[in-house]
Amino acid sequence: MSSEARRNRLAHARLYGIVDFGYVSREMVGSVTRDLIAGGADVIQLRAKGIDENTASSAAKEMIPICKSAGIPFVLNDYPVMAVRLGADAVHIGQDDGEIAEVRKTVGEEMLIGRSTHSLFQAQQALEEGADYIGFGPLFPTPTKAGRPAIGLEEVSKMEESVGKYLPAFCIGGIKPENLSMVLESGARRCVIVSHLLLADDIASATAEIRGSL
Ligand code: 3NM
Repeated sequence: MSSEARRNRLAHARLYGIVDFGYVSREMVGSVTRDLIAGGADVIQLRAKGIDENTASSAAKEMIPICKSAGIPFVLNDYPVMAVRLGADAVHIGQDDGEIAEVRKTVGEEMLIGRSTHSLFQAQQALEEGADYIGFGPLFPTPTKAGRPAIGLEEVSKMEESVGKYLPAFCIGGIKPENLSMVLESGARRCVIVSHLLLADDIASATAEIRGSL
Protein backbone atom coordinates (compact mmCIF):
# COMPACT_ATOMS: atom_id res chain seq x y z
CA MET A 1 0.00 0.00 0.00
CA SER A 2 1.39 3.41 -0.92
CA SER A 3 1.83 5.97 1.78
CA GLU A 4 -1.04 7.97 0.29
CA ALA A 5 -3.30 4.91 0.37
CA ARG A 6 -2.27 4.28 3.99
CA ARG A 7 -3.15 7.83 4.96
CA ASN A 8 -6.41 7.68 3.08
CA ARG A 9 -7.44 4.42 4.78
CA LEU A 10 -6.61 5.86 8.19
CA ALA A 11 -8.50 9.06 7.41
CA HIS A 12 -11.66 7.04 6.75
CA ALA A 13 -11.18 4.53 9.55
CA ARG A 14 -13.72 4.37 12.37
CA LEU A 15 -12.95 1.08 14.12
CA TYR A 16 -9.40 -0.02 14.92
CA GLY A 17 -9.03 -3.63 16.05
CA ILE A 18 -6.07 -5.15 17.87
CA VAL A 19 -4.90 -8.75 17.84
CA ASP A 20 -3.51 -8.73 21.37
CA PHE A 21 -1.48 -11.63 22.72
CA GLY A 22 -3.03 -10.92 26.12
CA TYR A 23 -6.22 -12.48 24.70
CA VAL A 24 -5.23 -14.36 21.55
CA SER A 25 -3.01 -17.45 21.35
CA ARG A 26 -0.47 -17.75 18.55
CA GLU A 27 -2.61 -20.43 16.88
CA MET A 28 -5.62 -18.11 16.73
CA VAL A 29 -3.85 -15.06 15.26
CA GLY A 30 -4.91 -15.71 11.66
CA SER A 31 -8.54 -16.54 12.35
CA VAL A 32 -8.98 -13.61 14.76
CA THR A 33 -7.49 -11.25 12.17
CA ARG A 34 -9.93 -12.55 9.56
CA ASP A 35 -12.87 -12.27 11.98
CA LEU A 36 -12.06 -8.66 12.89
CA ILE A 37 -11.82 -7.79 9.21
CA ALA A 38 -15.00 -9.69 8.35
CA GLY A 39 -16.82 -7.69 11.04
CA GLY A 40 -15.65 -4.42 9.53
CA ALA A 41 -12.52 -3.36 11.44
CA ASP A 42 -10.84 -0.66 9.34
CA VAL A 43 -7.32 -1.03 10.76
CA ILE A 44 -5.62 -3.98 12.46
CA GLN A 45 -2.74 -3.91 14.93
CA LEU A 46 -0.61 -6.71 16.30
CA ARG A 47 0.13 -6.11 19.98
CA ALA A 48 2.57 -8.67 21.30
CA LYS A 49 3.62 -7.31 24.70
CA GLY A 50 5.89 -9.62 26.66
CA ILE A 51 6.09 -12.10 23.78
CA ASP A 52 9.41 -13.14 22.26
CA GLU A 53 10.38 -11.36 19.09
CA ASN A 54 10.33 -14.46 16.91
CA THR A 55 6.75 -15.24 17.84
CA ALA A 56 5.75 -11.61 17.28
CA SER A 57 7.44 -11.69 13.90
CA SER A 58 5.82 -14.95 12.82
CA ALA A 59 2.39 -13.64 13.90
CA ALA A 60 2.96 -10.43 11.92
CA LYS A 61 4.01 -12.46 8.88
CA GLU A 62 0.76 -14.39 9.09
CA MET A 63 -1.36 -11.26 9.52
CA ILE A 64 0.18 -9.07 6.83
CA PRO A 65 -1.07 -11.00 3.76
CA ILE A 66 -4.55 -11.28 5.32
CA CYS A 67 -4.66 -7.51 5.86
CA LYS A 68 -3.13 -6.80 2.48
CA SER A 69 -5.65 -8.84 0.53
CA ALA A 70 -8.47 -7.07 2.40
CA GLY A 71 -6.90 -3.64 1.82
CA ILE A 72 -6.67 -3.05 5.57
CA PRO A 73 -3.65 -1.23 7.02
CA PHE A 74 -1.52 -3.45 9.26
CA VAL A 75 0.04 -1.77 12.29
CA LEU A 76 2.82 -3.29 14.36
CA ASN A 77 2.96 -2.24 17.98
CA ASP A 78 6.41 -1.39 19.35
CA TYR A 79 8.97 -2.79 16.90
CA PRO A 80 10.00 -0.12 14.33
CA VAL A 81 12.88 -2.17 12.88
CA MET A 82 10.71 -5.24 12.50
CA ALA A 83 7.92 -3.10 11.02
CA VAL A 84 10.29 -2.01 8.25
CA ARG A 85 11.63 -5.50 7.69
CA LEU A 86 8.16 -7.00 7.34
CA GLY A 87 6.62 -4.13 5.38
CA ALA A 88 4.01 -3.01 7.93
CA ASP A 89 1.85 -0.04 6.97
CA ALA A 90 2.37 1.64 10.34
CA VAL A 91 4.17 1.30 13.63
CA HIS A 92 2.56 2.23 16.93
CA ILE A 93 4.59 3.61 19.82
CA GLY A 94 3.89 4.62 23.40
CA GLN A 95 4.81 7.71 25.38
CA ASP A 96 8.02 6.08 26.60
CA ASP A 97 9.29 5.03 23.19
CA GLY A 98 11.22 8.20 22.38
CA GLU A 99 10.67 11.00 19.93
CA ILE A 100 8.71 10.51 16.76
CA ALA A 101 11.54 12.11 14.77
CA GLU A 102 13.85 9.30 15.94
CA VAL A 103 11.35 6.60 14.99
CA ARG A 104 10.87 8.39 11.65
CA LYS A 105 14.61 7.97 10.96
CA THR A 106 14.22 4.23 11.44
CA VAL A 107 11.02 3.71 9.48
CA GLY A 108 11.40 6.32 6.71
CA GLU A 109 8.78 8.57 5.18
CA GLU A 110 6.39 5.96 3.78
CA MET A 111 5.41 4.23 6.99
CA LEU A 112 2.83 5.81 9.27
CA ILE A 113 3.58 6.36 12.94
CA GLY A 114 0.90 6.16 15.61
CA ARG A 115 1.36 7.38 19.16
CA SER A 116 -0.51 6.53 22.37
CA THR A 117 -1.55 9.67 24.25
CA HIS A 118 -3.08 9.92 27.70
CA SER A 119 -4.01 13.60 27.98
CA LEU A 120 -5.00 16.55 25.84
CA PHE A 121 -1.47 17.92 26.21
CA GLN A 122 0.11 14.67 24.97
CA ALA A 123 -2.31 14.54 22.05
CA GLN A 124 -1.36 18.08 21.01
CA GLN A 125 2.29 17.23 21.44
CA ALA A 126 1.95 14.14 19.21
CA LEU A 127 0.37 16.32 16.51
CA GLU A 128 3.22 18.82 16.73
CA GLU A 129 5.79 16.04 16.69
CA GLY A 130 4.43 14.65 13.43
CA ALA A 131 2.44 11.57 14.47
CA ASP A 132 0.24 10.27 11.65
CA TYR A 133 -2.53 9.21 14.04
CA ILE A 134 -3.03 8.94 17.77
CA GLY A 135 -4.70 6.76 20.36
CA PHE A 136 -6.36 8.74 23.16
CA GLY A 137 -7.14 7.08 26.48
CA PRO A 138 -7.77 5.03 28.41
CA LEU A 139 -11.21 6.59 28.62
CA PHE A 140 -12.32 3.97 31.17
CA PRO A 141 -10.45 1.54 33.41
CA THR A 142 -9.45 -1.50 31.38
CA PRO A 143 -8.09 -4.98 32.10
CA THR A 144 -6.06 -4.72 28.89
CA LYS A 145 -3.88 -2.01 30.50
CA ALA A 146 -4.52 -2.75 34.15
CA GLY A 147 -3.43 -0.05 36.58
CA ARG A 148 -3.42 2.81 34.09
CA PRO A 149 -5.71 5.58 35.36
CA ALA A 150 -8.74 6.35 33.22
CA ILE A 151 -8.87 9.85 31.76
CA GLY A 152 -12.65 9.97 31.31
CA LEU A 153 -14.61 11.74 28.61
CA GLU A 154 -14.09 15.35 29.60
CA GLU A 155 -11.28 16.14 27.20
CA VAL A 156 -12.53 14.16 24.21
CA SER A 157 -14.26 17.06 22.47
CA LYS A 158 -11.31 19.43 23.07
CA MET A 159 -8.96 16.77 21.73
CA GLU A 160 -11.14 16.26 18.63
CA GLU A 161 -11.27 20.01 18.09
CA SER A 162 -7.56 20.72 18.50
CA VAL A 163 -6.02 17.44 17.26
CA GLY A 164 -8.63 15.16 15.70
CA LYS A 165 -9.36 17.73 13.03
CA TYR A 166 -5.82 17.39 11.74
CA LEU A 167 -5.10 13.69 12.13
CA PRO A 168 -7.10 10.54 12.89
CA ALA A 169 -7.61 10.24 16.65
CA PHE A 170 -8.87 6.94 18.04
CA CYS A 171 -10.39 6.87 21.50
CA ILE A 172 -9.40 3.76 23.43
CA GLY A 173 -9.72 2.01 26.75
CA GLY A 174 -12.69 0.16 28.21
CA ILE A 175 -15.01 0.92 25.30
CA LYS A 176 -17.94 -1.50 25.02
CA PRO A 177 -21.48 -1.48 23.60
CA GLU A 178 -22.81 -0.24 26.98
CA ASN A 179 -20.74 2.95 26.92
CA LEU A 180 -20.23 3.49 23.20
CA SER A 181 -23.08 5.99 22.84
CA MET A 182 -21.64 8.04 25.74
CA VAL A 183 -18.24 7.97 24.05
CA LEU A 184 -19.73 9.16 20.77
CA GLU A 185 -21.82 11.83 22.49
CA SER A 186 -18.66 13.15 24.13
CA GLY A 187 -17.34 13.90 20.64
CA ALA A 188 -15.33 10.79 19.72
CA ARG A 189 -15.43 9.82 16.06
CA ARG A 190 -13.22 6.75 15.99
CA CYS A 191 -12.30 4.07 18.48
CA VAL A 192 -10.10 1.13 19.30
CA ILE A 193 -11.75 -1.81 21.03
CA VAL A 194 -9.76 -4.78 22.28
CA SER A 195 -11.18 -6.98 25.05
CA HIS A 196 -14.85 -6.63 24.16
CA LEU A 197 -14.16 -7.93 20.66
CA LEU A 198 -11.51 -10.52 21.47
CA LEU A 199 -13.54 -12.06 24.31
CA ALA A 200 -16.72 -12.29 22.24
CA ASP A 201 -18.01 -15.78 21.34
CA ASP A 202 -18.41 -14.53 17.80
CA ILE A 203 -15.74 -11.92 17.07
CA ALA A 204 -17.01 -11.06 13.59
CA SER A 205 -20.57 -10.40 14.82
CA ALA A 206 -19.39 -8.38 17.82
CA THR A 207 -17.19 -6.31 15.51
CA ALA A 208 -20.00 -5.78 13.02
CA GLU A 209 -22.33 -4.65 15.79
CA ILE A 210 -19.84 -2.00 16.97
CA ARG A 211 -18.94 -0.95 13.44
CA GLY A 212 -22.60 -0.40 12.70
CA SER A 213 -22.85 2.12 15.53
CA LEU A 214 -19.87 4.19 14.47
N1 3NM B 1 -3.80 1.36 25.09
P1 3NM B 1 -9.71 -2.51 25.84
S1 3NM B 1 -5.82 1.58 26.60
C1 3NM B 1 -3.81 -1.02 24.40
O1 3NM B 1 -4.79 4.38 26.67
C2 3NM B 1 -4.37 0.11 25.13
O2 3NM B 1 -3.07 4.00 25.43
C3 3NM B 1 -4.47 2.24 25.84
O3 3NM B 1 -8.19 -2.32 25.44
C4 3NM B 1 -4.09 3.63 26.00
O4 3NM B 1 -10.54 -2.20 24.66
C5 3NM B 1 -5.51 0.08 25.90
O5 3NM B 1 -9.76 -3.96 26.21
C6 3NM B 1 -6.36 -1.10 26.13
O6 3NM B 1 -9.97 -1.64 27.01
C7 3NM B 1 -7.57 -1.12 25.27
